[in-house]
Amino acid sequence: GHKFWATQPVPQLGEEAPVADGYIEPSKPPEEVRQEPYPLPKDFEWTTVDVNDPAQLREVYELLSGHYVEDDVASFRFQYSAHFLHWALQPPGYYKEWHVGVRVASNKKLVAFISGVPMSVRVRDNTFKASEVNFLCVHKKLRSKRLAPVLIKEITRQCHLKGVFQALYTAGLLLPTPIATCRYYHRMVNVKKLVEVNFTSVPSSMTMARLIRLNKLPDTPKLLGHGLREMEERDVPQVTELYGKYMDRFGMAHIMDEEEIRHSLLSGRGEGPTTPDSWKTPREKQVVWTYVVENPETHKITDYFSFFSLPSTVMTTDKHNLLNAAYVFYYGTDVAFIEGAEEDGRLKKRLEEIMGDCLVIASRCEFDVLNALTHMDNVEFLTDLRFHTGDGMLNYYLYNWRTAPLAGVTPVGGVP
Ligand code: YNC
Ligand code: MG
Repeated sequence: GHKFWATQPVPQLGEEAPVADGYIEPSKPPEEVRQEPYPLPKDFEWTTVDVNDPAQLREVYELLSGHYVEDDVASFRFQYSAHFLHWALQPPGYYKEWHVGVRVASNKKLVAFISGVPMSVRVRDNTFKASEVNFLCVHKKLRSKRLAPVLIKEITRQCHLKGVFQALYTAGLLLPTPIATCRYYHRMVNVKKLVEVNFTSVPSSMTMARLIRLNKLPDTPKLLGHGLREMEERDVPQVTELYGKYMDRFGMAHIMDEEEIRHSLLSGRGEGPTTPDSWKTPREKQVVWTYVVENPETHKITDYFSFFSLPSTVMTTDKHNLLNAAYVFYYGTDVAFIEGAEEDGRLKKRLEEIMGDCLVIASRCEFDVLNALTHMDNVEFLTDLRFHTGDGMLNYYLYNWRTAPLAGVTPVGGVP
């Protein structure tokens, strides 16, 4: 049984599909929200982490680097960069109170963390404010002591204090009750390294040379010279519109205005000028890469795609320290709005073109692998672009919102 989750406003496992969508528990007026933090075991204290203070950002980075999500057999552990965390934790309208840490009272060491960021989410026909909860982490030495439920209750209280009563979160773990489950897919880029770190192995029916040849990528993106370029500030209005229209295709989506698009797709891009060959030279501190296709005649943005960098620590060999993984993020194409383009294969073809270029760019930027989930329209291009099925699953959850399971979901802030 789930001692903690059984007490929370989430659909319990095995519960019948709801007849209508809606909240489970009503919102509370501000004066009815608990005013005091939840008690922690003695020797620990709450802290609001200021991620604009480089020293505190570093503490979160170090906690997560050593103790965050690992794969099932402990070969790899996510290693979000400090720049990534700085970016992901501060979208427009963020609350510093939603960056919740736990310290050891005596020496102030940071030993646990949980965060929320505000977002607008549409689930079927309902759009509401929610908190996207992520980066829940407890130091390995403090596991199984029921600290996680205290962190979850405290972030919930902090959300309630800001008038937010719904949340969205993802986890590999099966909890009550997913609204969707996606599988991870992987496209090998640096085959030799992926074999050396045991990310993959050479099938017995094959040689390394053949495996490398099979996965070889062109040196230049196909759409270069046909309107492909890095996204720029002036593209924000058109990309926001294309993003919104494309997301209408799915049962659940993150609703973003221009400011949020600018944050998600441009502000994580790091420092340095836009250069004609920016597709092969990552910038300093770059965590997100975003490209558009501009029609050379009409100057309309017809497509865009993006990916972000999330390396993993390699735990099983000394040969390499880091697996440099890129993850497919948001994308969209106006081919989706042409009558019949989905049925006659034109949408699939266009997705293969733009995501094929996404792969080429990730390769030229020296990523080892490009990962994607089975959400949005990804299944349209995964197989033909030689992605293969991974072991990992990602479950999507809503807190205090009932809805039947969804087929098409979209990435949640880009953080699995
Ligand atoms: C998890 N990932 O089931 P029951 S994902 C939610 N999400 O409760 P203890 C989780 N609940 O089953 P430990 C969870 N993992 O008895 C465990 N739980 O009802 C539940 N790992 O607590 C679990 N990060 O403290 C059980 O467990 C109870 O010491 C057990 O701590 C867990 O960020 C954890 O995977 C995950 O750092 C902190 O194992 C620890 O094991 C750890 O005895 C490595 O807890 C890193 C890792 C999780 C990544 C993520 C999303 C989190 C969502 C949390 C739920 C948010 C709800 C919405 C709140 C806002 C509402 C509003 C408005
Ligand atoms: Mg614990």
